[in-house]
Amino acid sequence: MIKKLQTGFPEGFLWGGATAANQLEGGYTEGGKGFSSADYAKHDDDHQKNLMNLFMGTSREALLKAMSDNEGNYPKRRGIDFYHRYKEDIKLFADMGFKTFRLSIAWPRIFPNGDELVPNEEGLKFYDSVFDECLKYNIEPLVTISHYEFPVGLSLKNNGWLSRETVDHFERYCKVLFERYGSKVKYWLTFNEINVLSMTAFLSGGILMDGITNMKEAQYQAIHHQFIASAKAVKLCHSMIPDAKIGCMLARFESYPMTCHPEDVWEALQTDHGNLFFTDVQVRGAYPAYTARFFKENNINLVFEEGDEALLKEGKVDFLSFSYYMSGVSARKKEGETTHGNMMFGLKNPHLEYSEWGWAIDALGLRITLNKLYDRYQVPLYIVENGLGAKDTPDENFYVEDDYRIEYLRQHILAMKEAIQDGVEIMGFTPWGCIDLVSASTSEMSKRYGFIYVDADNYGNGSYNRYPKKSFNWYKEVIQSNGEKL
Ligand code: BGP
Repeated sequence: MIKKLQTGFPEGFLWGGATAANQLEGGYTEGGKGFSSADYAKHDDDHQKNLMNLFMGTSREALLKAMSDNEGNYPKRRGIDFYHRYKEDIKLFADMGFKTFRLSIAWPRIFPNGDELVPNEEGLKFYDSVFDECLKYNIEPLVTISHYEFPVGLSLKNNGWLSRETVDHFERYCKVLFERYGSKVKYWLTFNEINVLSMTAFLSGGILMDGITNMKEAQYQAIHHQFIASAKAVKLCHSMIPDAKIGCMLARFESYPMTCHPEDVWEALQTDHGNLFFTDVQVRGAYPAYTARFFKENNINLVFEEGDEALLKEGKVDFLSFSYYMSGVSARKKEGETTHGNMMFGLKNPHLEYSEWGWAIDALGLRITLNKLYDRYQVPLYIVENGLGAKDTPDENFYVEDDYRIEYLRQHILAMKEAIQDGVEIMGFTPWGCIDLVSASTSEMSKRYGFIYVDADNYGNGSYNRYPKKSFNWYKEVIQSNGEKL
């Protein structure tokens, strides 16, 4: 039988928006919360410096210094004060007609140091209220269990995800979440952009560089531990909340060959392997064949425990979610103009336009990626991040005419619509930063993605009041018409 041609967005398509606790909540010491790896991120006016801070290793000394520094500018500690304003924000999402809201739980709010045996009730209560508020408006919460946030207690004690013990702490954390929120939350994601751990060790891996001689190996060992932790979470979720679905989350880097020279094509394939390695494991349940050579050539020797292979097989995810912002270019000769994207530096594509932050704008790339991922895995796909980070200029009433954002999203939604006609199964679309929030890579407020303007700057000045932008009503109509009115 040939699959029936689907021409529009399916019934029940999950339209919504995406956020993460560490970029949104603020209240970083309130409600018994412990110090998180995100609270370490300092903002610098020099973008390049912010990026370097992210990619360079973090030492124990630097971490301890930041933990006692109350003077420096750490925007993620402030977020946009969702911790106190979540009711107002969720009401605005409901006004836009959101079917779903992606948010993450701050692990250190539930287990302040990461290794306690009893969870912090105040932290649990906070998310109870947030989920109740969503459900009041029939908004389905989509919860990321770990989004660029790690209780640094476990970094100082065990060096983060480098230690196998962290898997047990994570498992306990998941058990608590599934038990407490199982009746309220039916969509879960394990690790946000799990592949980014191969680029930056501390952000989501909580790894401190002291004493590590082979950082690549350490990162891949930590990744292995996250794979195991994710597989355990999938199994737990299936047994504790049988009507829930749980997925993985990849920062998808679609990479084109610079030319049709076979060596450029080969480079692009290599880039793809580096990126799809993660979903190969989490969706197919085993390390792919190309791993052995990559590990050998990079001097990576992993410690597998007995039973790990079986666990990976048993813990395959139900769906594949990913972020897509841009495409990149691969070439045998690293010559020509370069740019940097989200955690990725690379060559510029002469056929594309670039955002103010140097991210290539490429809607067709989304269609290509959707087709590629579906061809490879045949599991439902979920676009849980997409959007344009831009500087907004509000008028005297704080109104922003963000036609550039509307245009970006319109093109990407059209690309999704085409992919649906190509036969790709897409569960939903949650554009990133549906309300302005602090940037992950540069820790600034001025890089805005939202349908809602937040009156706050990079230094914590402003009223933090919320104002719908032009894109607010536009997106509302998109949702109302199930993607027909663009
Ligand atoms: C992804 C992260 C998000 C988010 C987004 C935009 O990598 O999962 O947390 O912030 O990118 O990136 P940025 O905030 O750096 O513009």
